[in-house]
Amino acid sequence: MARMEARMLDRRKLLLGSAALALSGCKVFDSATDRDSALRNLFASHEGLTRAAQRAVIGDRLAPEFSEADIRQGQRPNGSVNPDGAEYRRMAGTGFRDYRLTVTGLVDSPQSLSLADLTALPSRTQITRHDCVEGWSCIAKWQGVPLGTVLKLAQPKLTARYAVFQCFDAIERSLSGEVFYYESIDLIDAFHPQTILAYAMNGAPLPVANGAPLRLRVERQLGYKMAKYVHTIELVDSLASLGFGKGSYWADRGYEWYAGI
Ligand SMILES: Nc1nc2c(c(=O)[nH]1)N[C@H]1C(S)=C(S)[C@@H](COP(=O)(O)O)O[C@H]1N2
Ligand SMILES: [Mo]
Repeated sequence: MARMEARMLDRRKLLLGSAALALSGCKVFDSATDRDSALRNLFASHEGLTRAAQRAVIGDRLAPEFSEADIRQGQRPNGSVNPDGAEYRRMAGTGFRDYRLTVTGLVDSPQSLSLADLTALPSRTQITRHDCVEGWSCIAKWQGVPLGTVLKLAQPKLTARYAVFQCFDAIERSLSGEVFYYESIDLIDAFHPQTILAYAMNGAPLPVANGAPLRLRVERQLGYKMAKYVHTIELVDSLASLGFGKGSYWADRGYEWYAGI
């Protein structure tokens, strides 16, 4: 595990290095900091710098989408592939008939949605490339409901800034207890048209190995942002009280919270 983490961090450094190179000589920083003190605060931290720089370059652009012919292999399962918690096992045994997605936190209208509720909403299908920080990629077709559609049902309060995804899988166990996978994105990414809660992959119901019954797709970020086995979405105004305070299982362990590609 330690070796894998070291490799992931090296890869991350490489990616960040090339992003920094691509940005050097670009005037984005000066004009933005002169103009807007909120942005200047964002720039104060390295994390903010990375995120703001990537946002400035990426803007609202869509991630590339591909054709059916580009799907050359199955989506390689990674991380947790078969959660062993009692509640998850029971639901998986009955085709996730009892599954509910909870939407809670800083919302006016908390939601509890079954798979039937979710699949009844307008869906989006996209063929995109998944880039894992470990250095491999897969192209797959994802179908799901735009996260923005679900959040609009819940009516976020004006104070909401992040969507947090809580997952069924305990990715770590120790004497002090279980650590469950979690992730978060800001509301800009949450309402991006390609950000979907996927329930189907390559034309079939999402397999357990890839996050059944529901997993996040955030197409302009690295694979670890794409939380699998999501049971709860919580809207919050700060990430400080979750885990070690960095906003995700992997961010708590040294990776970038904003993993833009
Ligand atoms: N709940 C949960 N989500 C997760 C993970 C995990 O271990 N648990 N691994 C992440 C990582 S590192 C990657 S690359 C992708 C893998 O998705 P896949 O198994 O569909 O390829 O899921 C991400 N989401
Ligand atoms: Mo990954």
